[in-house]
Amino acid sequence: MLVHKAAITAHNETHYAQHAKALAALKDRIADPERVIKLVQEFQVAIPSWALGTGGTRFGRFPGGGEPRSLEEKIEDVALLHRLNQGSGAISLHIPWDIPSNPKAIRELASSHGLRFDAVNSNTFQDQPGQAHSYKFGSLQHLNEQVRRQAIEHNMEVIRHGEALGSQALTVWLSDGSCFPGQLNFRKAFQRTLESLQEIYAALPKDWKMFVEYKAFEPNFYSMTVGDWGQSYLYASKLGPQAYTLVDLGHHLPNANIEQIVSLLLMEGKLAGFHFNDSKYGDDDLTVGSINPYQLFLIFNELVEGMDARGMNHAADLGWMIDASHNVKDPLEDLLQSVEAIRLAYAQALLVDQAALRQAQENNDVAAAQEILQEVYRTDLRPLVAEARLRSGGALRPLDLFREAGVRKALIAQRGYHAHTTGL
Ligand code: PSV
Ligand code: MN
Ligand code: MN
Repeated sequence: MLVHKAAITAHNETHYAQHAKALAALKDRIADPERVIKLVQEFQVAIPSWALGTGGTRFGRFPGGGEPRSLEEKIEDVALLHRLNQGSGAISLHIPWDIPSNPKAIRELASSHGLRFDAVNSNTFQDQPGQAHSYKFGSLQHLNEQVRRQAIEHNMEVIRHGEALGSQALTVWLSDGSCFPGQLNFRKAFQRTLESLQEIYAALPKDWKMFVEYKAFEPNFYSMTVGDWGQSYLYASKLGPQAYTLVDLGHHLPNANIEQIVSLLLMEGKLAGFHFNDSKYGDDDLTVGSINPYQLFLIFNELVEGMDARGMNHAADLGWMIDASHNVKDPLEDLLQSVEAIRLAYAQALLVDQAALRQAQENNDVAAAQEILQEVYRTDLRPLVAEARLRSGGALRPLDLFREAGVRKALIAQRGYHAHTTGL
């Protein structure tokens, strides 16, 4: 096992004095720091199995080595992240990239590391070897009933895999759509997709949710059959109470007001949760908080305010997942940065003075409203997040320890330069 408890303790001892000083100074400035620390400790973010290796673009891929070669090794990588940050206590699988040959053993391995399985993802956006029908012209929307049947059955199989692992949600992301005007009858494509989703929905266990993920573009570049939150919401409403809309931060048209979308989906009780990442142009799948951390904070502000208004449990009532791809960074370092950014934005949102904000809104005091938000956004809350990690047994500085412990070098020695073949 890489990075034992003893290494974390030694690391924390080295950094403790400096941390304690920063924390004490911060605690003097903010209201109820203990509440924030406790809520951050409880807040876990699921790691996508497909982001543990180097990603790539259609122009190339530059693997860094030491990538996981099996589902067991993927679980070990997530376990390592979780040991370091105590904030990555779940994993999200993609089928058929991660078919568990022995689900009982996989489930035990994960729980021995304190990990649970978040949503399982189906894949009808690629043809698999030996598959009877092609998804070239769509899956659940396809004109040919046999293609739709194949895609429906695949989703049902994904549910069975998820059940064996203790997962409780199915994420359906469809690449279905059209590349050119005239290629598709929008209304009929929607109707066929809805009927297919209805069959999958009927196969959901009673305590499961279906997450309908939307995306504005790519791989289809004229229309997407689940292209935006409106369309996803329409499917989710027509499907029933177990269906929800999943927000992937990279799936909007430029400058979309994502926090407003989040607020309204939450208000309607139809927000599934997130695929967190960041982007400058499109579905860039960059490290969370690396481009627009203010937007991330504004999203969390809506989440905290909206979840509290509905009496929801912050940690348990939505799906908190990352969906990222790493072209030039070490994937594990990138994921540590992403979890940190998410927890930081959450901590900031918890400290927004909601009563003062409401007051400012009621008085149309626009400047005061901005000040209230930016006051917390501009306060460095990293010591609070570090304290949450410390109290849970994680490292004060996970990324530094990852490097000091020579984790990547050890992984390369163990696993070699084997190329991870899945992921987009
Ligand atoms: C599609 O762009 C997506 O965001 C979906 O969530 C897929 O499951 C994932 O990326 C595949 O990498
Ligand atoms: Mn996604
Ligand atoms: Mn995406």
